[in-house]
Amino acid sequence: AAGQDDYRTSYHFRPTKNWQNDPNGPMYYKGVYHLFYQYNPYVATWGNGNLSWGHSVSVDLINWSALENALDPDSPFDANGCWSGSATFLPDGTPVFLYTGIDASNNQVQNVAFPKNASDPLLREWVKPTYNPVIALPDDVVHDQFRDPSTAWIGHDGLWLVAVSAGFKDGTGSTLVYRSKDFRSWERNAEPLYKSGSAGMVECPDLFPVAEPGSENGLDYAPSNGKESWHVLKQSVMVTLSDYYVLGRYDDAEDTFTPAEESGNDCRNWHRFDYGHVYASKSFYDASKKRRVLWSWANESDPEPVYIARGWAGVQTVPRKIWLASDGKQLLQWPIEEIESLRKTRVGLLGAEVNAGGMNEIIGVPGMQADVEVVFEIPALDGAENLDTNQLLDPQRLCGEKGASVPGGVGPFGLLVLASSDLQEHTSIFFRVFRHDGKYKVLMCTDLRRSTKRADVYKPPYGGFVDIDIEKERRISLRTLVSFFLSHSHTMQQIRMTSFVHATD
Ligand code: DQQ
Repeated sequence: AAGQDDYRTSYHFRPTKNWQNDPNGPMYYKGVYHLFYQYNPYVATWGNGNLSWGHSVSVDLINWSALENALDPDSPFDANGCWSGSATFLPDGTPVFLYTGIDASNNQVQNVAFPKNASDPLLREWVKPTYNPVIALPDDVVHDQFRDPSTAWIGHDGLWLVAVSAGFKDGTGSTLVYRSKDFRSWERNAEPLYKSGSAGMVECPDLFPVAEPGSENGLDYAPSNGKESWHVLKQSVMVTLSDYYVLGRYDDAEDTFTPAEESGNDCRNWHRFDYGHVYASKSFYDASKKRRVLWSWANESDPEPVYIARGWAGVQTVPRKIWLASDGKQLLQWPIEEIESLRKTRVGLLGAEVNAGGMNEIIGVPGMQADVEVVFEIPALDGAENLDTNQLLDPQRLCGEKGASVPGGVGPFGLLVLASSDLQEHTSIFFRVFRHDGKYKVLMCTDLRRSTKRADVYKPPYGGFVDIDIEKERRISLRTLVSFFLSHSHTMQQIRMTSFVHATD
């Protein structure tokens, strides 16, 4: 556990006041990590949409210093807001932004911005050339559905490529690809990278390469030179406010991405990084540690009047390292190792046995945050409940129906976090083992329904099945980062929590 003052959110990045949403243009440059983010400098709501790019820097991805905004909506091509975008390094190492501007006519267009002084590791000032926008709104795209340029990459022909989200006037959503020689004039490819089918408009595309299965190294973009490599495509889906990713083959000669798994033309059937209130993730290649790091925005669970009164809204999740699992089928993730530097006082409980209905309290956790590691050993699997196919398809519903206090065959077992002494309020993270089709299935749930007695808070149960061979392993190792903090006025409490299961890889 680590101490903290009363208005920082410790594990979770946030500016001291006002509204933030999507992470934008994260990068590592000349020894400094940069995080830019959608920021309303005036109030704690997304509000009038006149968004800026907030900017903070860090040398360890843990301790952050705020700088002046990097982009403000002060030009004809972004007069109504500087929306999401990404950073790309030019061959000479200079970073450049591609971002969406809401122009003076309220059309969405893509702009570029360059550092005023690229020798400043803090990249304090950004210049927007007057030749913006570099990509105008296409005729067949809805005026407010053209946004979120990805990091650009160089294709086999030496030209720049970038992916941009677009909603067509015929109602379909897609991810378009543009190519450019000079990062200034861009031409649209006839074929999109991706069509979102029944998922509708998708946002914030992220396309990145991954190293061979099991290697924790990250990769930066590089021309394939004919070599096949695995890529990940991530989409943020507006209708569910959730992110989904899929592994696939990206062919940089054809600019096609072919998912490795059939998903019925609906990216909502892809994999998830997260369950819960998390959206608009963006990854970057961290050259200093040769890893790929993922940022995501965790939206508010309080209603708007509450966060307006509190004066700030939204946090970023902890930065996570992501890589391809050794079976090559999904990504694995873990909080970046730097998070462990926040561990101070160690308290623990060894060898405790928990029987049905039993509980062990971990006492002596000082401070306002805890990095909890727990290993559950499961002595027997007999008696695991049977699972039918419908239940298998809707784990979120199952987490709601079979909450932590509903007895089961194997489980529920897990953690109760931030429980009041009478247990009236608590948040549970728990597991249940089921049997389906001759195999064991492990369900992991986070249940927020009793996290507060207040009714006006978004507090659903959620979860999914975890890929563990429980028959072989007989143990589940869980890590949960919990932070708990008071608002400025000391009247409101906030809880942020994120859990990870160790892969038995
Ligand atoms: N947020 C930005 C958009 C993006 C959306 C605006 C996703 O660019 O599509 O704040 O949360």
